[in-house]
Amino acid sequence: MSLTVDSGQTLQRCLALDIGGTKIVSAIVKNGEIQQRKQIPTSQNDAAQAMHQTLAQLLKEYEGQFDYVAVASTGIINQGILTALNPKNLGGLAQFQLKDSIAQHTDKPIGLLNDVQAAAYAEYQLQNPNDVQNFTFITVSTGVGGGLILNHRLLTEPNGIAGHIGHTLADPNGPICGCGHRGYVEAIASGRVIEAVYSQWDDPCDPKEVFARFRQNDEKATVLVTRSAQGIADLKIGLDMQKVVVGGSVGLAEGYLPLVQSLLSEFPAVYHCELESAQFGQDAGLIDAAY
Ligand code: ADP
Ligand code: BMX
Repeated sequence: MSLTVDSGQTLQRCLALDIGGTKIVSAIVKNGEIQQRKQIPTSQNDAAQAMHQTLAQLLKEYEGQFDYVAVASTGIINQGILTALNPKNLGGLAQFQLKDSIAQHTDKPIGLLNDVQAAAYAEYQLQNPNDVQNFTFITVSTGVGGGLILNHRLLTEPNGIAGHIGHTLADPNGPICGCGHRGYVEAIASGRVIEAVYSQWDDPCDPKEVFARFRQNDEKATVLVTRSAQGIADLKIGLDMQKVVVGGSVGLAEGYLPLVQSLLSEFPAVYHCELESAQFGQDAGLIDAAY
């Protein structure tokens, strides 16, 4: 995990930033090891200004300790610009000059990629390419996203859009998604939706507790988690995927993957494929960015 530049020099120390809808995680990644990890909440107010300030602050805090910057961010990343499909996930941030904002504070090389595409790339490095040619990474986190490897290659061209499976139809009569369209997977299956639903309960709890109640067969929690997992199960056909890896805080919550697995097993065999949890776990975003 290093970067070789035109001069032939190999750069070792990566400042990795993982920008999600709920949290921004940063660290120095060197030889695959995470050092000086920090985590802050993603601002939901005055989002563009807050993002500029956060980036400036992080670059100052890590100054002198990195050779390049790698960012894995939620949103469509194209030509250095972050475009949110679902601005509600980023406190209203819709168009943001991500690369320029970072470049104001460092002259080191900067690489940017969508968070889930980065995760797909990193997790694919752990697969045997002779066995797995087509591969998908799905995150169920603040939103729902995907990264696609087809014929061993990560799909990012031409516009950085490939894999945005949270914005495909799951239920034509479902709720309106933050992107403005009705019934998309993200409006049914995401962490934000779980948060919104449980907050209406007579006995509200946090998402961790929703999963604890689900594991204890609490009916309301089971309906909520099952609905979320169903949205994911529905996505599997279409690209002849051999393996799907699931990550994100919701996707990694205990009990989630077995539920998706059991829902998928009720589909005809052609829908089945190998399903696993992300091996890089909660720090995936940082490792992914560095990759
Ligand atoms: P990000 O989207 O910023 O990358 P996460 O992957 O942590 O962040 O996803 C955040 C979402 O996951 C939030 O909606 C939060 O409510 C939910 N969440 C966080 N921790 C848990 C948990 N232990 N179990 C289930 N859901 C969780
Ligand atoms: C959304 C979209 C994707 C992102 C996915 C997971 C935005 C801001 N993001 O579908 O680009 O990959 O969420 O993002 O439109 P996360 O914040 O949940 O990790």
